[in-house]
Amino acid sequence: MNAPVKTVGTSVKRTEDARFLTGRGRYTDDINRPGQLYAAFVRSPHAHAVLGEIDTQSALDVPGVAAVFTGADMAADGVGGLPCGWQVIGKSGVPMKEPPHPPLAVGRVRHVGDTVAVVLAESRNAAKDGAEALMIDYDPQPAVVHLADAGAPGAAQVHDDVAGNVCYDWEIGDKAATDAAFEGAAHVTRLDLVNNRLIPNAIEPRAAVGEYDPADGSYTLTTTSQNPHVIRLLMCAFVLNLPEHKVRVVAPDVGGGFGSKIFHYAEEAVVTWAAAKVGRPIKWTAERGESFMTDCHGRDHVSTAELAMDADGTFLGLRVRTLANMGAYLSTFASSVPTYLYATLLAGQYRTPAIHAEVKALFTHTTPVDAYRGAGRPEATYLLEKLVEKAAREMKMDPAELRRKNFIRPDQFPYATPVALTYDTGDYAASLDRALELSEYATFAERRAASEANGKLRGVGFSCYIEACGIAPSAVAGALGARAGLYEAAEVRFNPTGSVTVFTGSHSHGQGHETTFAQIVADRLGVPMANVEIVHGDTNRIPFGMGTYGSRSLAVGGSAIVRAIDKIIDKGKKIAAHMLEAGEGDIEFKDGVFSVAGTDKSLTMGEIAFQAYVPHNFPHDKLEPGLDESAFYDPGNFTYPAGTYICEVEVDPDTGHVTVDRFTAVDDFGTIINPMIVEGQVHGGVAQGLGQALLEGCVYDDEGQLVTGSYMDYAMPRALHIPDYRFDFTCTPCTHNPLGAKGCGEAGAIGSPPAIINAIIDALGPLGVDDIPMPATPHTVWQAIQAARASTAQAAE
Ligand code: MCN
Repeated sequence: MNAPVKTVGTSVKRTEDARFLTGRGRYTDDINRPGQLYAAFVRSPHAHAVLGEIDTQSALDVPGVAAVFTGADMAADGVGGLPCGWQVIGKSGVPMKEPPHPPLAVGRVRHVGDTVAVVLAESRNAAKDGAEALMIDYDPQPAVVHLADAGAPGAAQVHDDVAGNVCYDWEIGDKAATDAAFEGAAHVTRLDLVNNRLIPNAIEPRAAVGEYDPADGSYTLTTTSQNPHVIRLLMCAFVLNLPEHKVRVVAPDVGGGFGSKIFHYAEEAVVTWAAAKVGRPIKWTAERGESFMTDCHGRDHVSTAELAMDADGTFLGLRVRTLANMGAYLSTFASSVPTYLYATLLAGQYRTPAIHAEVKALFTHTTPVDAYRGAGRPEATYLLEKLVEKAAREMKMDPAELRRKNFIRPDQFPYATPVALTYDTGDYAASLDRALELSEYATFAERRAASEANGKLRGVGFSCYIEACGIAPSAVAGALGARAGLYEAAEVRFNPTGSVTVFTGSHSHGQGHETTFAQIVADRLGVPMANVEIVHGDTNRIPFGMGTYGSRSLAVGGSAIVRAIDKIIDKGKKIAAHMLEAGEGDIEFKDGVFSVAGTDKSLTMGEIAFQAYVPHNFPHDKLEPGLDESAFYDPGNFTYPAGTYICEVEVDPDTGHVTVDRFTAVDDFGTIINPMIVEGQVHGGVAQGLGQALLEGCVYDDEGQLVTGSYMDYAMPRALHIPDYRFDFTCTPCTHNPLGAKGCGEAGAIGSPPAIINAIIDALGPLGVDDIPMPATPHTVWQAIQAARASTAQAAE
C-alpha cells in the first residue's frame, strides 16, 4: 500500500474557498428565524451628555415597532456591565479603574455612538424609523477627546470616580539601571511619536441574532465573533447572569475580524436578553456607519522614546513614556494592549540591557480602543524601529549594520529581555541577510539615482520586528492580570467508517484553519485530507475554546489538536495490540498503519477505527470502545516570530505622493504548515500596515464628533496601493510546541509601518526632512517638504 502523500509544508489550496468563492458561505446575516424582529440601536449623537427622559412611546407609535428597551429596563432586570478581562496593576500596586459599562447607557452617554436604546420592529426599516422617532432628552456636557488633553488639570471627566481620567499608570523594567545607562551614554537619540488611531474595517459588519426557547429556558446567540466560548462566558457570568449550559453561542462564517470581533459587545447581550423579553428571535446587523462608531478602534498612543548608545552604536538603554487612549469604557482586553502586549516587546530583536517603560492609560469621550491586528506589538515595533533608524542616521551608520551589531545572537537563546519575556529561539541576522539579498539593497544607490533623474526621491527603510504570539502560559498570563486561562481545546473523533471530525476552540474567519488544521490531522493520522472535517465556532459542538487572536490558533489550537491526535494513536495502539495479539509496546504507528515491530502483521487506521466502533471481541474490562479523544493544551511560552522588512518608496516632491515601489518581507514563523496561506497572511498584514502608514487615520473634532465616519473620510488601502511583494522565510522552529510553529497572522501589520515611514524619511532626507508622522498622506508629506524648504531657505538668508 502506498503511504499517503504528506501535505504539511505544501501550499494546499484552501478547501473553504469553494464555499466562499461561490457565495455559499453562511454568515450571521444569512440567518433568519420565523417570527423574528429586527433591532435598531439608538446611538448618542453627543460625545458627552447627561441622559434625561426617554419617551419610548414616540418610537412605539411608529407602525411595525413592537418594543423599545432602555438601560433602565436592563438595570431593572439586574443586567450587569460589559466586563474587562485583564486587570492591570499600576505603580505602587494601584489597580486600574474599571468604571461600569452598561450595555445600554444609564444616566450619561460617553461617546458618539454610545448605545442608548434598542427598538424592535417587524422590519429593518420600521426599526430604523422607530429609532429615529425616539425622543431622548440629552443635556450636552463638555467632552475630552484627545490624549494630550485627557490628563490635563480641569479636563472634562469621563467617569465621576476616575480622577484625572487615569485608568492606570503603569511601569515595567528597571528605572534605576536605565537611568544609569543613560548617564554613561556617548549618544542619546530622542523621538516623539504618535501611533495613529485606526478604525477596523472587516468586510462583514458585526451582526447578532438572539433566540430564546421557553421550552427549556435556553438561549442561542449567533454572532460575528472570533471567540464564541469567551462571549458565552463573559455574557453569562457578568452581564446576563445566565447558566452557561443554557446558552449556546454560534459564530458561523465570519467575514474578517482583525481583532475587532474578539470583544463582547453590547448588542450581543441586548439581542439575547430581549429575545426572552419579547419571546421572539431578534436580529441585528450593523450598518457601516455604526461600525465606524462602535467597533472598537485600535492603537492611539502618544510616546516619547530615548535610546542610549555608546560611541560605537552599542545599545545601552531604552526609555519610553506612553499615553494610551482607552476611549470611554474599558473594552474586553483593552487594558492588556498598551502594557503586556506593548511594553514587553520593547526589547525588539536587540540586546539592550536596560529598559524602562511607563504607560499611562486615559479615558476620553471616544469609542473604546482595544486590540486591532497586532495589538500593542505594532506600537512597540513602530516606536523601536523608527528610533533605531533615527539613531543610525545620527550615528552615520548603515541602518542594517547598526541593527546587526545589536541583535541577540543565535547562541544567546533562550534570551531573557529586561521587560519580562524570554525569547526561545531566533536567528535575526539570517532574516536580515536574506532580506538584504532579496531587496537588492546593494544596488539601491543605482535606483535612487534613476529616480532622481526622473525628478523623484527614492528612499529605503528597514524594520526588524519581533512579536509575541499565542499569549501564554496561563500561569504567567494569570500572574500578569489575565482573568482567563489562555490554553486551547480540541477533540479528534474518528467516525466508524474512518473519516475524522475535529472540533477546535480556535475560530477561523479568513485564516484558512479548515485547510491547515486538516493538513496536520491528515499527515499525522495517515488519512486523506478529504476525510477530515474541521468544526469550529459553536459552543454546543466544541468542548471549550478560547478563540482566535494574538496569532495563537496554530501554535496553541493546532498543538491541542496534536495532543488529541497523540491520544488517538495511543488508543489505536491498544486496539491494534489486541487485534494483532501482540504486546502494546511492540506496536508501531507510521503513515496510517499500525504494525507489530519486526513482522508483517498490520492494520490500517481505518480498520482500527472500524474495530473501535464494532468491538465485538474487545475484552470489556480492558479495552474501551470508541476512538474519540480530546485535549487541552496550555503552552509553555509565547512564540516569537520575527523578521526583516525592507521597503523602497518613491516620493514625488511636487505633490507629496508616495509610491511603495518594492516591499521585501523575510519572516521566521518556525515550521510552516501551508506556505501559500502564510504568504497570504503576510500580504494582508502588510496591506493593513500600509494603510496605517499611508492612508488611515481616525479623526475626532474637538467636540468628539467622529469626522472620519465613512469611507468618504477614512481611506482604506486599495489594490493600486499594494506593491509587488518580495517574500521569503527563514526558520528557527519554536522550541516548546509540538509543531515547532510560530504565529504569522499579525506579522505583516506589525512589521510594515516603520519600514514604510523610515523609507519616506530616507527619501526626504536630502531636503532636510527628519520626521514624518502616520498617515503619510500626500498632504502631510507635501507640507513636510514645504516646511523643510522654507527653513533651508531661511537658513541660507
Ligand atoms: N500557519 C502556518 N504555518 C505557520 C503559522 C501559521 O501554516 N507557521 C497558518 C495557520 O495554520 C493558519 C494561518 O496560517 O491557517 C494563521 O495562523 P496563526 O498565525 O496561528 O493566526 P490565527 O489563525 O490565530 O489568526 C489570528 C490572526 C490575527 S490575531 C488577526 S488580527 C488576523 C489574522 O490572523 N485577522 C484576520 N489574519 C486574518 N486574516 C483574515 N483573512 N481575516 C482576519 O480577520
